[in-house]
Amino acid sequence: MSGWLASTLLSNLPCLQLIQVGDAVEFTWSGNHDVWRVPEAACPSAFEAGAGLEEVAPPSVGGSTTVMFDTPGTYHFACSVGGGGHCNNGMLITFEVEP
Ligand SMILES: [Cu+2]
Repeated sequence: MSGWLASTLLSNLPCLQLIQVGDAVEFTWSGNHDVWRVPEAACPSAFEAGAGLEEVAPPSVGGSTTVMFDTPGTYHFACSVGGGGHCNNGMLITFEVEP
């Protein structure tokens, strides 16, 4: 997935992606972004580790991170930059990982 970018994500990608167990997803971005795993398909009120929130990649100006999916299920990711503003602008994506 290239284009982990505020305001362009929703227009460039469906916000739900179907993938298979064993798939790897690469988040790649320019500008200042990060990647968090979040517990549901909604922007959390605060990005703090715990209770289903986990920082996958810290904020950086340009970067990439790869997430492997070894277990079927539903996984949600968001960007926390801007006090959650990026998430609210569409940097929120769900992966359905099929067996
Ligand atoms: Cu962002």
